[in-house]
Amino acid sequence: MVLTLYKLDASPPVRSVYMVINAANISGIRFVNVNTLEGEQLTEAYLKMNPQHTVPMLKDDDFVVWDSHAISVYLLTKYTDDDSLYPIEHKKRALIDQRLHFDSGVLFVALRAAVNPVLFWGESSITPDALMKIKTAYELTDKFLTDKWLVGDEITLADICCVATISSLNELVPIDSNLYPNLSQWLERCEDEEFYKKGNQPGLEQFSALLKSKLS
Ligand SMILES: N[C@@H](CCC(=O)N[C@@H](CS)C(=O)NCC(=O)O)C(=O)O
Repeated sequence: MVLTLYKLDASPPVRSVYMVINAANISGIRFVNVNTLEGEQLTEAYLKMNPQHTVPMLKDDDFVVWDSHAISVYLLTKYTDDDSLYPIEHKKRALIDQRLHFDSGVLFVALRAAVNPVLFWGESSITPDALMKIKTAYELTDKFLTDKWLVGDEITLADICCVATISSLNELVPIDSNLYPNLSQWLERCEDEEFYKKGNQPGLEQFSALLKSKLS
């Protein structure tokens, strides 16, 4: 088997796959840098594999899959025997899946609305629309956090995927612990995890420096 992850370290969804690889101890992956800031995802060869031209993308021999959530589930279900991050129990798995879709459909949408105008369209501040989306994202996540982690009292894939996005949002609009106490305590718990320190922190610092160099 040859497993290759196409990646950009600063990318939040790439960082979620890094955290999964770290948390689940998956080894033997080859990493290929694709600088999406320079348009390297738009080559003919890359588009042939992934017409949606995104990172992360995983190639397992001749099988290709993209989207961080799909990649993480594939890695966890194919390359580990331990189901603790993505339990097979139906209700737990359903709640984890709901949080993964929430990450794609609400959290990442808020992040993209904040970041794209700054990185690609010359804006020097976050638009009011993006700020509203971030506020909604924080409010909802704070409400989901009735337990220690996003799904019950054990850490799962839901926490890993959501924290990649939320830690990035936090760099742009710091989470107010008075308004969102559950969310701010959860983020601190995530930051203490070894997989976060190894898989998220370095790329998050790159992401933050890049954005802050463009924000006034
Ligand atoms: N929902 C996707 C989002 C992937 C995504 O939008 N990645 C960005 C980098 S953060 C990208 O590749 N952008 C380049 C492009 O869209 O051309 C995932 O979770 O993987």
